[in-house]
Amino acid sequence: MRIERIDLYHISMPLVRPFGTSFGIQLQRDCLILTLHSEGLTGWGECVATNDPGYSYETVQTAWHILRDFLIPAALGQDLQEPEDVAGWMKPVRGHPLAKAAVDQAAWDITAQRDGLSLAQKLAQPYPEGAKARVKVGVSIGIQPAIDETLRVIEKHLGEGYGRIKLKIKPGRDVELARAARQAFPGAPIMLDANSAYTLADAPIFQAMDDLDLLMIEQPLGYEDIYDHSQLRPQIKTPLCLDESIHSADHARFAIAIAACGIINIKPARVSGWTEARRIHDLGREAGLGLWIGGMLETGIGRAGQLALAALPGVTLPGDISATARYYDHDIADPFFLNVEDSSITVPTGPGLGVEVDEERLQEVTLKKEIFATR
Ligand code: OSB
Ligand code: MG
Repeated sequence: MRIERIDLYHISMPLVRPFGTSFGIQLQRDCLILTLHSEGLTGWGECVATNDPGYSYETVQTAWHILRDFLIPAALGQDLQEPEDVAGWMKPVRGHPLAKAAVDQAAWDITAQRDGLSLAQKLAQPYPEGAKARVKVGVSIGIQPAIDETLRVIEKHLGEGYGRIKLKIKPGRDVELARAARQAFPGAPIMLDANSAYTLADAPIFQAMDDLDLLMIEQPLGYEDIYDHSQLRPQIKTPLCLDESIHSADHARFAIAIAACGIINIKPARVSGWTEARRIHDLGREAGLGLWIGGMLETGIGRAGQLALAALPGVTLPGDISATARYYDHDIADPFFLNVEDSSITVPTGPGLGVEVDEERLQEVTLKKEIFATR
C-alpha cells in the first residue's frame, strides 16, 4: 500500500474534570490525530503528547515538529506492507516515542483494515490462543483536593462496574489516602501510581503501606531509573510496576535482568507504538511478569488501540481503559466501550481499530490541520 497522503490534526478538548497527578493538574486535553491514506482506506493514530512536558519530555508542539519535519516525510510515498515496516522508516529519529506511536498506530489500523481483520486479531496472529473477546479494565483516579472526595469518586466508579481502582499519589498525599481507601473499600483491588515522585530514601513510606494489600505500586522512583527500583523492590511486599522507565523492549529486558519490577504497564505511546509494545508483551510473558495496558487519557481512537493490545494473551491484569466519557463530554469517536460489566469491556471486532470517527466533532475540536500529499 503506497502511502498517498497523511493528515495531521492538533485537537483540544476540555476535560470533564481536572486530572491531578504528582506532576501537575490538567484541565484541557490537547493531542494530535494523524491519518494515513492509501487505496481508499484511512488509518487513524493518536499522539498523546500533552501541552506540558510533565509525563514525558514530548509536548504537542515538539510532536508536531517531529512529525511534520521528520516522521511524515519519512513515511509519505512509502510502500507499506506490514506495520512492522514503519519502525525502520522512523529509525533515523532518536527518541520521540509519542510522535512515532501515532504513525505506528495508523499503520496497524490501515493494514488490519486491508487484511479484513480487527486490530486485536492482527496483533494476536502469532499466538495460537488468539485475541481475547473481552478485557479487564479499571479506572485511574487523579489526585483530588481532599481524601473524602477521592473516596466518593471511588464509590461512584465501583458503582459503574469498574472493579480495579488506581489512585494517583504524591508526597504528602500517600499513606493516609491509601489507608482511607482500604478502610472504606476493604475488598477492592486498589493500586497506586506515583509517577516518579519519590526517591529510594522514601522506602519507609512504601513500607508503611505494605499491610494494605495493594495490587501494586506503579513507578514510585525516577522516570529514567531502573536500578533504584531494583533496590526498592526487596524492601517492600507490595508488587512493583514500572511505567515511565520502560521506553522500549530493551528497557524491559534490562528491568527483567535486574529484577527491577514484577509488573510492567505497557503503554503503546510510551514505547513508540504497537510493534514495540507487543515485543515487551512477549518478553514480559516469557519472564512471568504481570502485564497490563496503560493509558494517557486517550480519545476513542487511542482507547480502541489499547483494547486491541489488551486482548493479547499475556496481558494478565486490568488496564487503564475506562470510557472516554470519564474525561470528555463529546469524544471524537463513537463511545462503543461504555458498557462496563464485571470490570470488562468487549474488544471491537470491526476492521482495524473498529471505531467510527465523528469527523464533524473532529473538525469542531481541531485547532490546526495540515495535509501532506505525494504528487
Ligand atoms: O501514569 O499512567 C499514568 C494519565 C496521564 C499521564 C500518565 C498516566 C495517566 C493515567 C491515566 O494514569 C490513565 C487513563 O488513560 O485513564
Ligand atoms: Mg503511570
